[in-house]
Amino acid sequence: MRQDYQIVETFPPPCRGRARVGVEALPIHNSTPIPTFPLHGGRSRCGEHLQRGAALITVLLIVAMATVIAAFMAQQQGFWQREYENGRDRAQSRRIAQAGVDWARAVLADDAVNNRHDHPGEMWAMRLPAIPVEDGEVLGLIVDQQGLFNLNNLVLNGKVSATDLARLQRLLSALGLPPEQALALADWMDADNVPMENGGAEDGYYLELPKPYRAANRQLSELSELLWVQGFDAQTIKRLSGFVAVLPERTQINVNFAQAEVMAAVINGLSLQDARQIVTERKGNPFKTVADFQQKLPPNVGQDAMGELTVGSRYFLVEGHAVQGQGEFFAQALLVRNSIWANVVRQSVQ
Ligand SMILES: [Ca+2]
Ligand SMILES: [Ca+2]
Repeated sequence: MRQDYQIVETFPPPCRGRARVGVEALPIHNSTPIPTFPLHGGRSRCGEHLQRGAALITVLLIVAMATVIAAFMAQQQGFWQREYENGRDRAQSRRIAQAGVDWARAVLADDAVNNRHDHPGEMWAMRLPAIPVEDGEVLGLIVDQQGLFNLNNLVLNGKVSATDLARLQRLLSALGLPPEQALALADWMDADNVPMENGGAEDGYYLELPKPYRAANRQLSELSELLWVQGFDAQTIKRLSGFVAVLPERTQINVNFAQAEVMAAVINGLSLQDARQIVTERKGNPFKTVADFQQKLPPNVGQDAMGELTVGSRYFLVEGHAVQGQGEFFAQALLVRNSIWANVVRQSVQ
């Protein structure tokens, strides 16, 4: 007798556990199924779904990772690009700053050829506006250093100069600072380790500090070194700025640049009021010789200081400020002009 069969899929929706999945051949007129047999050589359809799902997740993971890597690389590339540009700008600004120093040397050489006295009305002393350059600007100025009281005059060959100590005390008083701080500075610079009375400080003081150190017992190398000296702080240095300098040798005072406080401090017996009068009168009428200046002094004043005065300067500070793209630099150079061309004593670029 002929028996007809129909093919019926028999996987349970959805796939659960390890249920048998496949097809069954059911007799059309007989509800008794014959044994099932798997499709596709034994792989279940549920397994297929799981494999497809895992493959999809893998693909998504790869795409996500590729996206992250691409974003990271793009970020890094941007970073490297910026680093390159910043480095290029820094190098360019540094070159501009160096060019400023070279420019200052040329200007000072030209001045030395033309005259032997220096004063605020000269070309080199004028403050020029910032000069625009491609993607930035550059500003440079030359500042005389010999109108300032040279703190290193305080000690010569390891010994304190009593005359200059008194001068510095007068200057400190004129600026509203305690004059005994001059003693601490003299001790800091002189060769011995014996503190001066009424304000001096040597190792005995500095070694008792929470972070102990010793007195330098040598000349100053830069103004900021004052921060190590007893009684000096940032406020003191700020007050002294524009009145003192740190130069590597004993120097004279240029009376064409000295402010009244410095002039009165250096010339014993000259009152601050008289010094201010001299400063007012010298505007537009600089001294060509020290003898010209001497005539402006009250009678019997300043005779002992004449050898310490000058109308010409040898030390100059060149300050340069360069901006180029993302780069910004401040350059500072101390120049000494012994003949025509000035030499760099010290230089810094920030
Ligand atoms: Ca000059
Ligand atoms: Ca000392």
